[in-house]
Amino acid sequence: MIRIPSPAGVTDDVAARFREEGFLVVDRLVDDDVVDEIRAAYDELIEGQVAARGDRLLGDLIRQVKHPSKDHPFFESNGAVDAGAELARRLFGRPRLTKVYEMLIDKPGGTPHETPWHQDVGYFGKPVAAPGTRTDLDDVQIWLALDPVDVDNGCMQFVPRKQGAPSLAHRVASGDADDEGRLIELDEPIDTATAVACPLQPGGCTVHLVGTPHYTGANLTDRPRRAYIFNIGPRAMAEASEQALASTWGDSARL
Ligand SMILES: O=C(O)CCC(=O)C(=O)O
Repeated sequence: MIRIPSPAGVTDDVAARFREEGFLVVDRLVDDDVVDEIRAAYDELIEGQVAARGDRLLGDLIRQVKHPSKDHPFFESNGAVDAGAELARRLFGRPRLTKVYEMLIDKPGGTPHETPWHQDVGYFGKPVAAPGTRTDLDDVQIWLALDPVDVDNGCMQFVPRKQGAPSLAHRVASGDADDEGRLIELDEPIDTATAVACPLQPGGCTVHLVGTPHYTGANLTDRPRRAYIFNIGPRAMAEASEQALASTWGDSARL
């Protein structure tokens, strides 16, 4: 597994290995002050002090707030997005990458639901993207821990996969197949014996590509498991994502 202390640890070798393995761990993306700010805004959405249009149950099971910046301005731009964008620019050697997508996924203590093995590219079609969909995009998903996470409370786990390898077959695991909130899973075997679990401390993150298979377990503990998740990628992807949201939410998609 590639593990670097901070975004400054991205070397040419790290960037090349990231494209081969499809994921890496950053021990510290942001410092404790930023983590505290994110937790405060996160809790306002999860506890309902600020209402969010993207608040729902993923697959009718798992609490998710999609597009939090549309109802809470903190998520539009903050220290984590800045650090994540810098990290992605270093990994891909591309200066103009920007935030494409964002969500919160909350698994409080006692959450019995797994997030099944899947590739994010599986969500690119509805109900699922066809196998063989392209995965060579310079887009990363950053999964930032706001609490200490390990296997017992649902940390991220990955099976290594090279950037650009053809996407795998998916199916709907739960929820309405026609709805944005469906939960998907792989519909063909992968070698989970090679899975790598990525425990983190708050402020640490995992980073993965659209074709990297990943999974989180149930939260079997009495500890929280708050995750702030966002993508950094090419401006064209950000514009397409914004347009897709505007066609669903209308002009109210803009804060
Ligand atoms: O946090 C989770 O449970 C799942 C996260 C995930 O699948 C993702 O970030 O793509």
